[in-house]
Amino acid sequence: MPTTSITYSYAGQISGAGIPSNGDVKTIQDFNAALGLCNGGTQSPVIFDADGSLLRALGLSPLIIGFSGTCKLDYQAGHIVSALVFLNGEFQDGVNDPTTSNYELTADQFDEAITHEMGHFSGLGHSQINLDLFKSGFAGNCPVDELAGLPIMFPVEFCQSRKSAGLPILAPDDVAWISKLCPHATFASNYGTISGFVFFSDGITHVQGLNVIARQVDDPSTPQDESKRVAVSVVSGFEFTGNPGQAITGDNTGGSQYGSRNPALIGYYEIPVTSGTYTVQTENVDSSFVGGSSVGPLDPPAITYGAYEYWHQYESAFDNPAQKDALTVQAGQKLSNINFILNQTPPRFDQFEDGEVRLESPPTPFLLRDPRELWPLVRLS
Ligand SMILES: [Ca+2]
Ligand SMILES: [Ca+2]
Ligand SMILES: [Ca+2]
Ligand SMILES: [Ca+2]
Ligand SMILES: [Zn+2]
Repeated sequence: MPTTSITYSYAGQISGAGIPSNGDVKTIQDFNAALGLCNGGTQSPVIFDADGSLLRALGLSPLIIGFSGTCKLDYQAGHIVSALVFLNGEFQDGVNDPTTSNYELTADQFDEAITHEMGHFSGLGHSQINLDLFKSGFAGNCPVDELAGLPIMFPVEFCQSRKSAGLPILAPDDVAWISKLCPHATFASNYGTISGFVFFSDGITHVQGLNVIARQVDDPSTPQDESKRVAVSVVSGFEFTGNPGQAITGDNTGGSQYGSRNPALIGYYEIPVTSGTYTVQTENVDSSFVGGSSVGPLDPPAITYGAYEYWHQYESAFDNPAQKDALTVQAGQKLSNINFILNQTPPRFDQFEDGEVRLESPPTPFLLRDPRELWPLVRLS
């Protein structure tokens, strides 16, 4: 991808205390040693579990194609020092036997799984675009316009491979976000930004955890539907922590190690797009995307009343959710304050309160976020 500067290189086999001399990580002890090297920041292991036995020994479901995550972070520089990828080779052992939970993927689908895990390895989270494909039960026969816009970073693998449909392995959302995270000098001359805030009906209080999607307006002169193909998303409050912590229960004082504590970011969103004309819309993150499949900072996702609407120029708490205005973005341009006001959400205060003594419910205080994300396989035919 010309707009990103990220590259990968083979640094040799995994080696160090506790690792077999041939570098082959096969047992739980080997795995723990490799994880230790990763956490120490000295190596970024890529583990191919050829027969799936290590995955099972770790107590993980054989339906998991792979998992990955960052190990050591440099908080000062804001960089990833080391990360780990684990791939379940049982999906490529030539055996398809559901009675032993040994499934099979095509080589192209497995390539996509590797790419998805490399996305996490590189700092990307999950993206939710064209969710209706997933909800309507397509399995291996997804319509191509919607498949084109379905990110490789979608939490679940369920369509035919992108390659088999004549599509590049990365969707526009994947390209946009890896380029934003690790931009090449050409990023600024190829991408603009749509940004703003999502508010509850009071027009003041920020909403974190809503999925915001920018879709290119369909070009009637082409047979493809660009509104399904060219879409980039983000979750509101993506830079704000999903768990600010609290000192009451005694077990969550500092909260998550991830995310900003600046309240001005709670409802903020930012979407990198190539130059063109776009609509912007909000929706809930699907309630099934929890744990290793979570999307954005909140796990479980917030299910917000009145979450579904398009942006239009005169946003209010009483507008028609389907009314939309298109935005034209040039490369290098940033559109700001493309703000949503959700319709008729419950009031923030009751009549006995004012803004000085507000009570906010603690966000999932017992939840510990596992930095390693799992990518389960579902409904693959
Ligand atoms: Ca298999
Ligand atoms: Ca078209
Ligand atoms: Ca609206
Ligand atoms: Ca509205
Ligand atoms: Zn994932």
